[in-house]
Parts: sequence; structure tokens; C-alpha cells
Amino acid sequence: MAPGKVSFVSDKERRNSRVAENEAGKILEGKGFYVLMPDNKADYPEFKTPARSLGTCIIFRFVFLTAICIAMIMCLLLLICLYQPLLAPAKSVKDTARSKQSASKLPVPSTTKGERSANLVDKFLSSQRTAFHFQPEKNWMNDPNGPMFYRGYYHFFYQYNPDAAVWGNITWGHSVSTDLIHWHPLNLAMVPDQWYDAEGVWSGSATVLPDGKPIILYTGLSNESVQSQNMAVPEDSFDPLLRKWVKVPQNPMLVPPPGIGYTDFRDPTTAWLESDRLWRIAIGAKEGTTGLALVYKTSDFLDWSLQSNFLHKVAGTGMWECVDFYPVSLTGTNGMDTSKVEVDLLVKHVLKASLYDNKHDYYTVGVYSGDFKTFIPDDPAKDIGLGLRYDYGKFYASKTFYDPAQERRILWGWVNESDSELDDLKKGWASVQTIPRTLILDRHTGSNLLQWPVHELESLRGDKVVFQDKVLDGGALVKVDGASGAQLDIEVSFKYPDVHKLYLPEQKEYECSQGGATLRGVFGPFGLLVFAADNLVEQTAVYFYLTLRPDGKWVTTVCSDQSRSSLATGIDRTVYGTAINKSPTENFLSLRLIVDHSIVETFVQQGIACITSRVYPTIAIDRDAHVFLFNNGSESITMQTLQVWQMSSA
Ligand code: DQQ
Repeated sequence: MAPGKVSFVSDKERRNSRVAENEAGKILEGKGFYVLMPDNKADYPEFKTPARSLGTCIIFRFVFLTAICIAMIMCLLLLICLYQPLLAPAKSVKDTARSKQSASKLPVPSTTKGERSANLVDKFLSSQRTAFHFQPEKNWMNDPNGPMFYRGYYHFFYQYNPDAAVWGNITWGHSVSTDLIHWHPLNLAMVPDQWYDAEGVWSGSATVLPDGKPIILYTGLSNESVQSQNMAVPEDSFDPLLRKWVKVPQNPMLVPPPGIGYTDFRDPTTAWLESDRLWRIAIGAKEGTTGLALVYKTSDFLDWSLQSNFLHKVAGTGMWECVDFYPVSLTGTNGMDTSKVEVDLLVKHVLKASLYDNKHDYYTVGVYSGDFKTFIPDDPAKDIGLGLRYDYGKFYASKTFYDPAQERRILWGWVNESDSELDDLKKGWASVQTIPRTLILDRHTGSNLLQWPVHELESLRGDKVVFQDKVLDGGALVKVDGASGAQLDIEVSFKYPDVHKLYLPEQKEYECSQGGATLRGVFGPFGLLVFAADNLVEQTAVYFYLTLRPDGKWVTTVCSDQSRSSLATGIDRTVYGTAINKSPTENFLSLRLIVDHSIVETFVQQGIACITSRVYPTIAIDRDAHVFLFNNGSESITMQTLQVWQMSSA
């Protein structure tokens, strides 16, 4: 026997025992009892039980067997209890139905927690797709390119990545429409298939020539990342859909001139024809940190020469992208053809540049001198980068075109996402275009543009609610009945308050970012909440705020507050805004909001300023997205008219 394996047997008992070890040597076979113990237990005094006599042993055996029997009976009873439902007679159908009914009342979802949150995420992401803004079926889109009207169709091209929802592999997407609202997608118009555009078919413009045929000029990024200007023509100009485009063999036509970097030369404008019968185009560039527009001239779009003076330049503005240049009328409300350049006292020119450094589109109104071939802004304080912007929200790389069918100039702007790239990949798409906007010069000021959604948008207007003459006391919050939804067109006007009835100490300059809609003032913030949850945990406020300047002048600021627009994380929460130039004769303040799932386009005071916001509500979606009027200022404000239309999908 191995020491320590078996013990507790006195020497005397050991003598009386017939001890035999099995092969493992661990079983002590004695006269009537076994003691099997774990290793080393010999050392534990409590186990050092004296060996028992034969009588004691029989009693022990009896007790032991009885205990086993009782344990077995208990186990049997337990098994019967556990399997009772199986053994019991079947319940009645009624009973079963009742128990199912009561179970279904419990708020127990049929999915697991993980599935549930995945479904919520899917719902949240799919709710963001717009219903009547231009966007391709999937993947990434950026700048609007080459819009034009041709043989009864509006053509819209755009920078497009056919492979993913992020920028890259840039091609030209192409869609057509007869009303600028309902679009029909066509095949890609141009892909990077030449050495000079192997790294991307970048932005450009269309020009419809006097013989009625269109051409496209665009920037190619070569296989060595050099930017050049190139031309494409329709394979069949009788095809009103212009489905096939051919890059001309003379490409590349223009390469960066001396003094301009290989990657600082892009985005040709629509060409304009001058009285010397030469066509001209402008191209964005930079010299050091000075942003500028070069001008090239040609008679045949094949031989080009660089004009010695720039169209315009502004120190410190960095690279100018997507330059646009066009005439506007000082007297009429019609748009003007780009080639209208003769010196005319009733015509002004607008120069626009998209500033690569801050991603804003600035425009300036001035005079184009055909003699000096240069543009001079009317007000140097409102030059590119200093003064006016098309839009004070999310808006970039815009382009206009002249629509001869309705004699109007139309503006498109690229509206990027402001959520994470990961969310865009999950959604499978990124970016929308603004609703196309008509552009005219504000005849009252002669110094700024007015923008308004094209009238065709109104064809989507459906049910409407109207409210009038409602006084909003300080702190008022009024839910607008019948106005819930994620597809709305809203027009509201407020009476301009009687600011002079109050004596106020002069106020500091107001910035929308100072607390957004929650910073309480005297006259404002007041306006609208859209995408608002019932309990307001999500809300996008668009509002006015009036301040008194030290010189005694009241300033009207308009803001679009995204800071409480979503419970989601990782999204932009900027409060956008700008001061507006309200005419002293206007005794009202007005807003038009185009609301479409994840975009709010705001037109202020009949288009004097615009703000585009991207918002990503998580609970204030679809019918749970409500509209409220609010006044967070201390003085009453009168809402004059509020009209809210439900909008159909395009
Ligand atoms: N996007 C294009 C360029 C342009 C820029 C490339 C502006 O041609 O300068 O996708 O967003």
C-alpha cells in the first residue's frame, strides 16, 4: 500500500484484515469495510476515525442503503415534477390562446437586443435619404458639373465615384430631366480612361455653341497628377439625351502655365463670346496664397492663348476652385446668357469662387470691362473671401447655367454629409445637391443676389395647413398641428417688431454660435423648430435674433441651429448663420424652409440669404418629426402667416 493512500486502520485491525491491493494499489479490502481516502488526508485529524466493529458496520450499511433508497425516491419525484407538463393532459385551445394573448401584450421584442439596435441603426440611416433632392441611387457624389438645357432636356452631370460612398475614382455621372425635379439617370458620361485624366475626370462646364451644339470642358488629373483642361463632344448631337461623349484627340488642350503649380489649375467655366468673336473661359488657380482666375481665349476651342491679365485675384484667399462668371440684369428679373458681356450700364457681372481653404462659395458683384478684360468688384469690402456667400451652411463647388427655355439663371450647389464616413459607408451613399435655385440680382440693393427654389418644386406640394396672426409671447412654444413630417415646404413671416419702443443698452455683436436658439435675448431668438421630437430632445431651430449696434442701428441675424438636431454622436453640430441686409422699408421678416429627411434649406427674406443644414434626427423622423413656432426672446413677436405643405417624393 502506498503510504498516505489508505490510513485510519489501527495496527490491531490491520492484523485482522485481509489486505489486498489492486493493481492501482489504492483499495484496502478489509473485514467488512472500505475506507477510501484522498491522498495525504492521513494528516488530517478529523479523518482519523477509529475503525468500527462488525455490528457497527452492519448498522452503517443499513443506514447507508436506506439513505440511497430515499435519495432515489426523491430524484424520481423531482423528475415527475419537472416533466409534469409533458405528462399532464393537453390544455384546452382557449387556455392556450389566452396564455399566448397575455404573452403578446408583454413588451418583449421578437428580436435580440443586438438585432434590435441594428434595426434601429438601419432605420436611422435609411431615414436620411432625401425624397426630392437630387442624389444618385448609391455611392459618392460631389460637385455639380456642366448643367445645361439641350433639346428639351435639362442635363445634370456631377462628380461621382461609381465604386464607393467616399470620394475617389472620379467620373462624371449624368441625369436628365424635363422639370429640374424629376430625374432620369443615364450611363456615366465620362470615366478616367485616358492618360491625361487617368486619376480623375474632374469638374468642368458645358457651353452650347451658336450652332446649337454643346461641348464640355473639364479638368483631367493625369497619371502623374498633373491638372489639364480637356474637351469632350457628343458622339451624336442629334441625341437629345446626349448619352455618349467623346474626348477629342487634341487633348490635353491646356496645361498649367509658368508660375502655376501642376495641381493648382482646374475647373474651366462655361465659355463666353465677346465682341472680338473670341471665346473666353476662366480657370481657377493660385499663386502662393493668392487665389485667382486665369482667362484663356480661342476662336475654335482648339487653339488657345492665355490672356496676360487675370480676370481677378484676391490675396490670402488660397486656391480658387469651380470659378463661375456670369452677367446679371440690374433692371429685369430674367437671367442672362453667359455671353452677354457688352458694356451695358444695366448689366452687372457676378464672379464666384469656391475657396479650397475654407470650403465656402463667395461671390462678388461688379463690372466686367471688355476693354481691360478684367473684373472689378463694386465694393472691395465685399470681394471674394471677404463678403457675400451663396449659402452660410453646408454648400460648396456650386455652378450656374442659363436656361434659355425659361430665361433664367439656375444655381446648383453640392451639399456634403456632416456625419461620419463610416455612416456614409453604411448608408451606401453620400451627398446631395441643393434644390436648383433661380438667381437674380436684388434690384433694391444692386449689390447682392436673390435665390429662390425653382418654381417647379411647387408641383410636389400636397396637403397644406395655414395659420395666421398669432402673437408669440416671450417664451412661447406652439406646436403646429397638421405639420408633422420629414418632407415639408414651409413659408412663415413675422411682423418686424417695434424695436424703437424700448430703450436698450447697446448690445455686443451677436454670433449664432453663442448658445444657438437657447440664448435668450429681447427680440429673439424666434422662429421655427423642425425635425422636433414631441419632447424636444431633438430639434432643428431656424430663427431670427435682433441686436442693437453701438451706432443705433438694429441688426437682424438669421441662424440655423444643428446643435440639438440629433441624439446621434459623431455629427456636425455647428450653428450656422449670418447677419442679413434687411431693407428699412420691409416691415416683416420671412423664412422659407425646404425640409427633406436630412436636409433643411432655408431662404431668408425672399432669398437675400440662404443657409443649408444637414441634420440626422434619430427619433424625430417621418411622422414623429414635428414643427413648432417659438419665441425665446423676452418681447412678444407676431407671426403673420404660416403655411406648411406636405411634399411628395420626386
Ligand atoms: N472637386 C473636383 C475638382 C474641384 C473640387 C474634384 C471642388 O475639380 O476643384 O472632385 O470640390
